[in-house]
Amino acid sequence: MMKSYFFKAWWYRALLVLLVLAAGNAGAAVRSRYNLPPPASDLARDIYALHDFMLIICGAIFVLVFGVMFYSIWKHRKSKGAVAANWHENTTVEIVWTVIPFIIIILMALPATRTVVAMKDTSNADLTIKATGYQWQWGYDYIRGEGEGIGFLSRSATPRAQIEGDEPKTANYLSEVTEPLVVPVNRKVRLITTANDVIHSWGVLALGVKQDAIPGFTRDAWFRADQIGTFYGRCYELCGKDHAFMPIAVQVVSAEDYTKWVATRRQALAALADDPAKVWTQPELIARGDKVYQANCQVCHQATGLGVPPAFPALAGSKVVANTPELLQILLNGKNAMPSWKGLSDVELGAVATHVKNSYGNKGGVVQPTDFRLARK
Ligand code: HEC
Ligand SMILES: [Cu+2]
Repeated sequence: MMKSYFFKAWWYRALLVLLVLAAGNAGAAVRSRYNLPPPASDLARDIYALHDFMLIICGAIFVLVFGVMFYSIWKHRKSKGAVAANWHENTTVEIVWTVIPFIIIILMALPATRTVVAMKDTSNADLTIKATGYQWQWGYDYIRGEGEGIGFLSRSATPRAQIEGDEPKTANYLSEVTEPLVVPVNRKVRLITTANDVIHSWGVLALGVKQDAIPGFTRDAWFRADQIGTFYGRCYELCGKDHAFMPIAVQVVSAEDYTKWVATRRQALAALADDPAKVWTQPELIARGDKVYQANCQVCHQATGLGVPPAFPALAGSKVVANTPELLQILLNGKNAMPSWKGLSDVELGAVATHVKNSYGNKGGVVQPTDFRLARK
């Protein structure tokens, strides 16, 4: 018979296998794009499993309810002479449709509660880090454990040209940062979140953390990454116009690499902690300022100092750069899209101010760290 030949034919089976493979591939592609990222901590794995579990239950209920509904509509249609029954109140049915959902809810609530309780348990952490949300960057302070005392700002490192579409977008477009949060693998990290201006939210889904950062309050969360690598997140609370431009990158390293990183950070810190009253020479300030500029200013004002007018003004030939009080003022308080740089140290500010005064054909001059110390008041 034609039909059985069709189903048994080798080419039909091969086609079937191909179709299944293609569907699986498409499924995997869609999964990696739209699903949660692959988990890299036990918490994240729990959350992932819960998500799948709930989705399966909801999917089954969906199929069941709509199946019964469409079957009934089709089976008891008017054209077949169906007549509506008119009974009222059926105790058995009512008990069944109360008890079954109740059991389903309990089934869902048990594992969910277990995971939520685990997420809130921030006790016995190896490391405590404070994350502060600013419009629009993150500040990190290592406040307890190995690395205590380290602190830095982390902001988007995606070049303006990529955002504006003048350059092709690279792999970590809008996820790369000037400096990632570095943590050791397999250590419990307690994260304290707060904010400086508006509500932000610190989250890295692969690590199973997401916690609001609220001005005037502290909240905490924790994670223990069990894989070495870089994990990306972002601010998850609409916090103003550059909300989309405050990514988070967590670099998980081995215990030895973490110790090395702490040592280098400490050296940098020691260098920064130079006597604040010290009078710096112009070349010292310019050299230091070059680094500060690359790390903080270049994204907007460009390496050339020409900016991207009209959005980001050129520092070359700028009247504000030439006028020291105005320069102090704009660096400390910001202006419109120009962020405040209060978070930098006096030495860094003096250095970058001197650097811009002496670059891009500007006329020169020196701004001492002490000038900033006085201007801050
Ligand atoms: C997020 C982008 C951004 C970053 C990063 C940034 N700026 Fe700006 N900057 C601006 C914008 C926008 C203005 C224009 C502000 C206005 O006048 O409305 C500006 C203005 C200035 C001006 C005044 C220029 C003029 O002639 O009006 C100076 C000086 C300046 N920035 C220096 C710096 C320095 C130094 C840094 C690094 C510590 C820095 N900026 C980092 C965006 C940025
Ligand atoms: Cu934010």
